[in-house]
Amino acid sequence: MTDLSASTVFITGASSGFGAATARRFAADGARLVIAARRADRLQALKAELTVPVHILQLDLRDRGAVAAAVAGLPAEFAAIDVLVNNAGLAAGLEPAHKASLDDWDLMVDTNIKGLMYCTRAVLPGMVERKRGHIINIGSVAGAYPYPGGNTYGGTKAFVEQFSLNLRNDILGSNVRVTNIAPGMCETEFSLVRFKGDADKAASVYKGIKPLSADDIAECIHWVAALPRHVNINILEVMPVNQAFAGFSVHREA
Ligand code: NDP
Ligand code: 8X3
Repeated sequence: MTDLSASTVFITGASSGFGAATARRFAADGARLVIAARRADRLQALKAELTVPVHILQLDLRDRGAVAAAVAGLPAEFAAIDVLVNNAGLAAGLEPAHKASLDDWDLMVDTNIKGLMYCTRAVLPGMVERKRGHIINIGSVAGAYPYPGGNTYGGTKAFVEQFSLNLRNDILGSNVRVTNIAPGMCETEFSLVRFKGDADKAASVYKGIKPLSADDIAECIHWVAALPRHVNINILEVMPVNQAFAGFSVHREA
């Protein structure tokens, strides 16, 4: 396995959910961390909890210039990024396409697609130059399997999967690894964000099942990074045991 104790790990969306859990998981190895999100108070609290070197980036990933400047301005001891976890993202709304909000659709595209592109484009040249690195993108089962109301969210996560696979071709020969991790239902702030703060509606998503936890996904992220450097997991799809697939649906005229 790869020793990650001397690694620098850049995690987007570290103020909550998978991102915060992933920061804790890599910190357990002694890795130095760059943690990014908009809520700086959350990042400060996470940094205070950890005993490894941590650099905070208060950043809205939708801002292309800010992403480029933040990566270019990293202090020297955090600049050589070994692992980029492109985790920040969200679903907004669950309405059918003909009723959904275009603002919600823009928000998901700007965050899940464009933000992920900006971070990747900022960090990847250094990895290719050093001939070392790993980009771990957080997709979703929604990128592979459609469900009612998944419309644009699912589309953004399909982008994440295809972008990840295409990156592998572009950087073949650089030793840089690329992985798409596609989780199913996991209890974080994800549904609270999707339902715009409606805590009852968010809780109902996970009622009666044991969903994945953020720690489960952090363990997967850590595992793909800790595999020997010649091993590239392309796609890792993970669900709770009580989640599976619906068949085709058919509308019949009465
Ligand atoms: P959370 O809502 O708990 O965390 C989302 C994180 O993304 C937060 O840290 C948030 O930080 C950050 N973020 C959102 N927008 C921006 C932005 N514009 N700029 C910077 N950071 C941003 O959800 P999860 O941990 O569950 O989600 C993490 C990823 O996992 C997402 O990409 C999500 O789509 C994906 N996913 C989640 C699943 C689930 O069931 N929970 C399943 C499959 C995939 P802040 O608000 O402070 O900026
Ligand atoms: C989050 C999982 O099934 O709610 O990506 O879309 S799901």
